[in-house]
Amino acid sequence: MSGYATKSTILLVLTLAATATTVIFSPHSATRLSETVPPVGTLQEEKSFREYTVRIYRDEDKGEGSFEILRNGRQIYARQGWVFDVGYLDEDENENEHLISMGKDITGDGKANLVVSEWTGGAHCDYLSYIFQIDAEFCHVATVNGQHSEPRFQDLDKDGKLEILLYDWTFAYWRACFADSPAPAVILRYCNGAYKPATNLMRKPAPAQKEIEEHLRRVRKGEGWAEENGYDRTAPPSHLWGYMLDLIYSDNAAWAWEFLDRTWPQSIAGKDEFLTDFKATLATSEYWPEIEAMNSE
Ligand SMILES: [Ca+2]
Repeated sequence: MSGYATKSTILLVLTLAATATTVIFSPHSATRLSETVPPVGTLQEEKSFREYTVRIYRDEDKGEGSFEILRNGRQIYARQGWVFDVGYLDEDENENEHLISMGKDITGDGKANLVVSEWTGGAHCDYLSYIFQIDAEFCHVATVNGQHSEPRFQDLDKDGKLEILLYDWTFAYWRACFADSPAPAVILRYCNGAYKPATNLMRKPAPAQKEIEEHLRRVRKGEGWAEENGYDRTAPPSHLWGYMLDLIYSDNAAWAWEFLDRTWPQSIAGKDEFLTDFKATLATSEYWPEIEAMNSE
């Protein structure tokens, strides 16, 4: 009897949960919102393309914001957050803003797109780019997280399709303060429904001997190993792994390991531990599968 009661209770809870669920966002489909989500803040910006309109709202006092996309005057997507903008957040400073203006083809499939950017605020703020298709079918194509820097759209290989340029901040705060944290450049391209590293555009030739020597000198002179600075004098300067990351992210991982061997002074312990920690951190990057594959080919 008690078993039946328990089962009934679970069924009731499940039924209530199912009926109480409201579709607030429809990120991956053309499904209309089941109800209109009221905007947060006052209207800051409005742009239109064909039957689509995007509106940006902001409440400075609360530090909140939102945006909504309307089709033929009816809301089909809404999102709340911090600071939103159509196109780039700092459009006044970006001469390439026109490349991503509303209605431009961003992904390269010939259909109209819309880019809305968000700065999520707070100490560990993220820069996000929301990419939508605003054509015969509406859908949320992708959200690209630039983490501590805003993603940029550019047609690097002149094939008429925009790549996304951003930095991989996996090593932010790793053995260094944020200002000294290196972030290797990553180029993304849209392929088979997702943005993935365009490794053919990230590849560079092996570094010249002169370049290696310059970076070796810079690391040896860097704070941590060479100078009194109040920090741990046995800690390597961040330029060591900054240059290693640049090498790895340009298909020159073998040179990165050699650079470490040549640069790390024999009198200072901890190289093996450093390398183990470095590789473990590297593997946490969302781009690592493609970066690793590029270096294995
Ligand atoms: Ca391109």
